[in-house]
This record gives sequence, structure tokens and C-alpha cells, in this order.
Amino acid sequence: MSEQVTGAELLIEALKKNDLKNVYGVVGIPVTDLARMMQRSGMRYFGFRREDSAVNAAAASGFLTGKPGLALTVSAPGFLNGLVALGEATKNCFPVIMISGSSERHIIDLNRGDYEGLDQYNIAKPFCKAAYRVDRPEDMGLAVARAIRSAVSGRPGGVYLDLPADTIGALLDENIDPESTLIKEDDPAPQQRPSVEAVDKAVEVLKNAKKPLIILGKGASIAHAENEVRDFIETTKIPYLPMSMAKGLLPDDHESCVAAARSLSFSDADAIMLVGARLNWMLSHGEKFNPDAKLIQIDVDANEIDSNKKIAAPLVGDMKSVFNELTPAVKKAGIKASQDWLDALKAKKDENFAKMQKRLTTPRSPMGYYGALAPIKELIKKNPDTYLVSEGANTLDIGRNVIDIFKPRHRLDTGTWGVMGVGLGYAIGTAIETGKKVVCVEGDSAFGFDGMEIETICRLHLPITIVVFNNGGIYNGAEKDPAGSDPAPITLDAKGRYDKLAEAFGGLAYNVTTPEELDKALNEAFDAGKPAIINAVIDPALGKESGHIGNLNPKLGIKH
Ligand SMILES: Cc1ncc(C[n+]2csc(CCOP(=O)(O)OP(=O)(O)O)c2C)c(N)n1
Ligand SMILES: [Mg+2]
Repeated sequence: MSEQVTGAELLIEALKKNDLKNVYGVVGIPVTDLARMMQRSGMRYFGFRREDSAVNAAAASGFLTGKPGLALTVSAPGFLNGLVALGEATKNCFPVIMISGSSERHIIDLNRGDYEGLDQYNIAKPFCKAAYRVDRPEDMGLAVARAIRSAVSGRPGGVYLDLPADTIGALLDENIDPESTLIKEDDPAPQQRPSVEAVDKAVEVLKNAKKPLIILGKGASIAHAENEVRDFIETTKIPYLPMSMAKGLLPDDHESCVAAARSLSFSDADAIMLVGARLNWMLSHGEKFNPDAKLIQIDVDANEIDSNKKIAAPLVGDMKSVFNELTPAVKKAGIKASQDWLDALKAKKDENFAKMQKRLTTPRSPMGYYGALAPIKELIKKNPDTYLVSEGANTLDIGRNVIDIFKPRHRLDTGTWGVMGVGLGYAIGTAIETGKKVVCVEGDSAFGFDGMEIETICRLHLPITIVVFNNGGIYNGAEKDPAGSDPAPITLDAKGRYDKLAEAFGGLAYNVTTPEELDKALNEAFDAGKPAIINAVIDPALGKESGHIGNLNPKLGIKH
């Protein structure tokens, strides 16, 4: 560092000292030079078209690497655009730090009307795990250290770092050694071991169970606990169901996976062990479980216990530490799932597989969801290193059941909030962080939220193949508004050619109307490893209201 250093330089050095080198953002006053300096200092800066996509890319990075992803935005509007993604990341427990330029307190607090002036620091607080503001350059190292620890320790999540323009440009007092202000975080996410009593309690519940079941949540993926989870499941033979971002912790074709017998496993299991899966709306708050089932819950956060139902055996601790205690204990107790229970689930699973197979192979014109998903399922099976990103309603829900994932953290989707507009940001972050190919399966509505990031994908030459399931609408494209001449609320342009967007920026473009055409285009684009959009024309009459969660709509009795 030079003699007198700026806040910007201290920020960069603090990030580098903690091995944080990739930044995703959108520049403008007061962070443009900061981004330039990041690049010049050996960090990598990736420019986006909207801040939410940049923060989503950073969140994907956090999910995949376990280190906080970094995002950079301008003040007020850029900050607010990014905030939604910071909120999503926090809900999803993805570690991410959003850094935004801001105005000085003396202008904001007297409401003097600054260019893009907003009290960002206070606004951010309810949407993230922690918010920090840096008012002096000598605090930059401390702020980065606190942000890192908050993002990754305990339940990971989003952190907001507020950087007033003055602090970015401020010079450090020449009497202070810049190096002395920097902190290298040591063990930022310390182990949290469960108590012996808690482990004993869980073993007792499992010992008494005749029909145990495991539900794997993305908490286990975030904790990188695949080896521990596998050991436990292969030791006990207890059947498991993966939530969508836990798919691939064990390969979906594992003999203990009973995703295809979900209803039976919920209604019949007499002990259910939640492994990094919260008992929220995604599990119907536990209401579809056998009411007599005893629940075990592994979670890093004690607040999660008894959130919706009484948990008979809470195991609070980090996932790896919990299994390090629990697995030897169940081995010692000789716990094994009974063959009768496994046979009953297997029979249901086989029945549902046969139904699925029929749907995937029955020819249909115009093309339906299953026909279009079949080649994607095949491609991922042949290339299990490929990452899958997905969003939409029917596209997402049917795709989740159809497409098997074989490796941990290889599926990213709309997550706990069910948000549209995460797809391209996640895909970009994933391609950059892993260097692997990404297939992005998008509903046509979902794609519209962040479709302009195709320019980012093409500019960065990323190996991302986007398949837009174009059924001309939110849920479907066949509805007419009986009261007037305007398109119905759910209607989009079924004849739209989303592929042309790729063409505009030098990517590969395909328009397909049959599974065979889709298969050919997909493999060609995938093999080329170049940015591509495939417009897959799906029957507009297909697609259920809200996909698989139509029951969550208020009942207003209108016909549609
Ligand atoms: C940010 C945001 N806005 C709106 C919604 C409501 N919503 C849920 S699914 C969806 C789009 C579904 O249509 P599409 O992506 O085309 O999938 P399809 O069901 O047609 O396959 C929308 C707009 C949302 N989930 N997130
Ligand atoms: Mg659609």
C-alpha cells in the first residue's frame, strides 16, 4: 500500500486478505472508481444490468463456496434493486455481503436532499442478518471482518455494508499503519456441537420408530455435509426425501431416496428427522405429516425449533458436528429401517416412476412440459457435473420432479420465497465460481424478470444454455379476459421469440417445437459451451394455476 491510503484501498486490501476476490455489481456514483481499483488490484469485477441479478450471482457464489459472495451497488435505487436479492439470500441462508455506496449522515439525517440520498443503513436492517456502516477509513478492516463473520457463522445469510462516499475517498491518518487496521478472519464459522443429552434423545426417538423418514433441506447443502449425511443414511437405511436445493446431496437415483413416494412417506412415517429443513410453508408447516409422528430436527439455530410443531428431539448445532455425534450413536444402537417400511415405499416409488416414464415418452403435439423436460433430464444424467438453475411455476415444479441431480449443490432455484428473476444471476454466479456448464430452465414469465442479463452472459462468454419454456403466460397462455379486450392478467406473448435475444448479443439461438428438436438444440448448445437461448414452444393450454401450490391462492370463486 502507498504512504497515505484511501478507504477504497483499505476495503480492497481487507477483502483480499480474507481471500474474497470476486465482486458482482452495477457501477455509478460513488462506486465506479472503486470497481476499477478492484480490477486493477487483481480482484475480479463482473458488471451486471440490474443489481438484483448481481446480488443473486453473489448469493449463488456464497451457496456454492461457503464463503460470502460479494456484491457492489450504487446508492438509493441501486441499493433498493439489490435489497430484494439480499432479502432472498437471507431467507435462503446464503452467505452474501452487499456493499453499497451511500450519502453522509449529516445530509441524510437533516433530509437535505442528496443525489440518490436514502437512509440505506436503517432500511437494510430488517432484510438482512446484519448491517454495518463504515464512517472512518481506519474501520474498513474491522467492518469487513464483522461482515464476513456475520454472513457465515451460525445460520448464514445476507449482510449489508454501507459505504458513504466520504469514507470511500477518505485518507487514512498517516500515523496509522494501514496493515494494522486489517483483520484476517480466523475460523469465522466456529463449530457448534450438540449436547450429549440431545443426541441421546434423538437416538431414543429413532429406536422406537417403525417407519422413520429423513427430510433433507438446503441447510445440509449449505453446510457441505454431504459425506456425513450419506454415512448416516447408508448406515441406517432410513429413507429420505430431498427438498429442492438438497437434491444431489446424495444422487437422486439413490436407493434410499423416496422423493417419488412423498405423500405416503409423509402420511405414514412415525418419526421424521428434519435435516437442515425448516418446517415452513414448503413442508406445509408439518400439517401433512402423520399427526402422531415424532419429530427430530437438526438445525444450527435454536429459534427454528418448535416453529410450527412440537419437536420431540431438537439437535441444535452445525450439521457436521451433529452427525459426527449422532452417526456413531445410531451405529452403536444398531438402528436400521425395517424392510417392511422400505418395501412399502419402494412399491409406491415404482408405481409413480412408471407413471412418470409414460408422461415423459408419450408423444404430444403441441409439445408439453414432460416432453420438453425429457431431453434436459437426459443431458444432466449424462453430464452430472452440469449445474441446473430453474425458475417458473409449472416449469419449476414439474422440472423439480423430473430432472434428477447427482451432485451436491448442483441445483439452484427460486428458494424459500419462490422468487422469479433469480435464474440468470444464479446461473452467472455459478458459471463463474465453478467454471462448469450451466443449464437454466426458465418459465417464459420468469425469464422476463432478468432476461437482459443475457447481455452479461454473452459479454462474459459463459457456458450457459437457457431453455425458455414458452407457454405464453404466467402459469398458462390460453386465458382470455371475458370482460374486455385486454389480455388476461396471466397472458404473455406465446409467439414471442426469446431466442432472438441471444442472437442480438452474439449467442446461439434456437426455436424448437418438438422434444426431438429440443434435444438436438440442447446438445448442440451444450457441446459448444457458448451462451445460448432455446425458445421451447409449449402448448399454451398447459400449466396449472400457480403450478403445484395453487392451494395457497385465496378462494374468490371466480371461473377461469
Ligand atoms: C418477484 C416475483 N413476482 C411475481 C411472482 C408470482 N409468480 C409466481 S410464478 C410466476 C411466473 C410463472 O410463469 P412462468 O415462469 O411462465 O412458468 P409456467 O408456470 O408458465 O411454466 C409469477 C409471476 C413471484 N413468484 N415472484
Ligand atoms: Mg409460462
